[in-house]
Amino acid sequence: MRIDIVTIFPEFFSVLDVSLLGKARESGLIGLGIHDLRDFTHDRHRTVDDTPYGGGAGMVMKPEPWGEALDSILVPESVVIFPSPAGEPFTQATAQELSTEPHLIFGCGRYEGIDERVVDYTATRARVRCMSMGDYVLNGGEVAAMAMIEAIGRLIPGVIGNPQSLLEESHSDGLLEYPSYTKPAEWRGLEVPPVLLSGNHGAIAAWRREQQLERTRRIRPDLLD
Ligand code: 6GU
Repeated sequence: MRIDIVTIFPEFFSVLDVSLLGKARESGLIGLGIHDLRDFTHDRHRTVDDTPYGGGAGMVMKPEPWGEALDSILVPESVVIFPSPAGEPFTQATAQELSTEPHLIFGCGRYEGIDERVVDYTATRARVRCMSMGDYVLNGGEVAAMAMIEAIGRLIPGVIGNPQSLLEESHSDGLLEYPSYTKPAEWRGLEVPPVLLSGNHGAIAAWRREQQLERTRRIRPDLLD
């Protein structure tokens, strides 16, 4: 998979060199391009924003630099993702879907957003998804893009050593994950649930399922609706 990112903070994404996704890049499973939006401006001050038509607080990102940046990166096979608190919810299912795409572009907006015509125009050239990380507001799309890239990247075959772990984690089956324990069997007076030491694989599987359901009912009842 190829991932391109357009941002006014390219240095934000230097952390993608480390950890799991850094290895995936080295091994060629993921190709990454980070593009400074200001490189697509033509004025002395490298201006990327302007005041909103109709008035109101804050600044809006100008369409011209975005148009030029996306023209230079986009192909008809691309999926262009605009992180936005006004987008559709990004879920594990979204990550699963996007993990099979050959080319993702993340357009990271700042300020009060990007001129809406950038989204409309881009949608005539490729598939576009405006995606939100949750019901809270971040200063820009960069941190959200990073989270989405990690969620998507780890689902690409070969990026994670043990694919079984992908099947057993929270949200992969619509439930929260069961609690995990390792040695010692007693720690600070707290014991590991005895069933896990029983060697009875049927009983362990049943206990884990019960824990998943109990946790989900207690913490995220909305997932059971
Ligand atoms: Cl994707 N972007 C911004 N700026 N804020 C958010 C978000 C995205 N998701 C939740 N809040």
